[in-house]
Amino acid sequence: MQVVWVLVFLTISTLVEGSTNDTIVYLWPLPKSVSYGSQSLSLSKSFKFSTDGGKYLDSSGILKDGFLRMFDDITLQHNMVGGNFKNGSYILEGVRVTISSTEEKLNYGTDESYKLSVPQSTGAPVYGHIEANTVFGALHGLQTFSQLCQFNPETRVIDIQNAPWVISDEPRFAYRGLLIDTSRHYQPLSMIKKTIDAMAYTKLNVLHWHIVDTQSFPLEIPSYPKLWNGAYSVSERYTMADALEIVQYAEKQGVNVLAEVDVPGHAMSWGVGYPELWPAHNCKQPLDVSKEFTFQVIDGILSDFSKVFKFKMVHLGGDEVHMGCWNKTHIKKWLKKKHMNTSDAYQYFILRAQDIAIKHGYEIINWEEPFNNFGSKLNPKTIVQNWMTGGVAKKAVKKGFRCILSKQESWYLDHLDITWEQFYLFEPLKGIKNTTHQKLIIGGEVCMWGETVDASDIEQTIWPRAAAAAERMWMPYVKHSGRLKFDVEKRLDHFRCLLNQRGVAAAPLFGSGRDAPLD
Ligand code: CP6
Repeated sequence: MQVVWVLVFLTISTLVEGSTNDTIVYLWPLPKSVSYGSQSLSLSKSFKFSTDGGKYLDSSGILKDGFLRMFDDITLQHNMVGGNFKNGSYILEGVRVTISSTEEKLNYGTDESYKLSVPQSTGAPVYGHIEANTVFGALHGLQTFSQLCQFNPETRVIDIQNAPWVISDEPRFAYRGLLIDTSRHYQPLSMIKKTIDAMAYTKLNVLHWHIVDTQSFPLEIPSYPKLWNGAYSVSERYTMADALEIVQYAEKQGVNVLAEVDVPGHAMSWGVGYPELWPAHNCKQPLDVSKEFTFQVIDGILSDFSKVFKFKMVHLGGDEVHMGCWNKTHIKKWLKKKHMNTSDAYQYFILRAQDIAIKHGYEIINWEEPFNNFGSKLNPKTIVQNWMTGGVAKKAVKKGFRCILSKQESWYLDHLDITWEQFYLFEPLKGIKNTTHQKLIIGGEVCMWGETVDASDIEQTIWPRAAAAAERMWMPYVKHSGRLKFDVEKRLDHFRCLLNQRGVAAAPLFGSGRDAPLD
């Protein structure tokens, strides 16, 4: 049996040049390196995932639950799986998972690498193998394995084509995010969980939960129990127990939850429960910078967060702060006394919020405006999240800040006119040549702002475009020229169908006014 070695970049580059003869590797996102052969294997009727010695190394059951989910994802709607071994048949009896470290806490920088092999059959039953340093790397390996499996309608068993497979994989960027916004529209817990499932399929690893904003305050804050009076309705709320459930559900799939408390702008709903947070009735935001109470509330929120949101970073917003109306309120006098103008007060607010978050053990992410306005004053560990058109990333990494890319013209999912190809082609390291600076780009994030989506259409607005960006953040960089040809388009279309089969309402690549088909 001849083994064809195909390094990922070769596969991609030959196919992008327009050669259609090569086998398309139907994996999404494409692993760092892949080799395959030309033999078909069938999954055994007694197919099993197992660990070394049959013992689950992780006490929290992450791997065990992963096995169960993956078995469902592989069998899809078919209620049978595999074949019986007869002499001369090629049967995969199972996949054995080896994890070298018992570390099972997920956080930023957790090792996500894995190796997956599916052997060539010798005529006797054989086993696949996943090796990983952590259970979270093993989960990625299981996801990749599930994508190799396909129902064979003739034999009515699940097959793996092109064995033997040898895959060695790790992410390009440590931070691969998706933002959801539960303030502009409430999203039911079931929809958040479904989003997490699909993130695991695409190997995204940070759910950025933009929980509250001007329009509503849906989360319970035990320290200040009237804050969620700002929710849209009695039912459109999350208890802290709900938030914990989301965090635990996500962790089991290798997804971190980044909570955002966006201050001092985007916070009008806070004052529904505590009107003293509004500077005046004709000036309901930004939050009242002059009152100690404002910072006590932020302290209470971050204190409550720290019990539930274990990701080492918290997002403090800081974007789109329009301080103008502060001068029409009692704050004007306070500013005078403090010898500050409104810009000074904006800086004062952001830095105080940062100090509170640091006190609670968090590292901080801010939207880019604080860096743009007073970068040299920020805590040096601040991570700057881009969203505007200018080249903030280049400037921020030059000053030693870490950076996350979310450029609105490329990675804003609420912009329905941005095509999957534009999502795919956006390159986080564009224009950043120095390797020290490149290392400070920790990744990127696609943003599903909630003004125009609710539970009825959020899935098809996120997917498959977020998946296109997910591959950009996962696989090694490959230069694509011109319009994307067969390989990427066919693979993404195939993956989109897989999402549909697994119950995720991913939209067609073309149509719905989103794009025109390639000719
Ligand atoms: N909400 C918050 C938003 C946006 C931002 N912050 C936003 C701004 C411009 C566009 C889309 C979304 N809706 N809190 C900016 C980071 Cl085009």
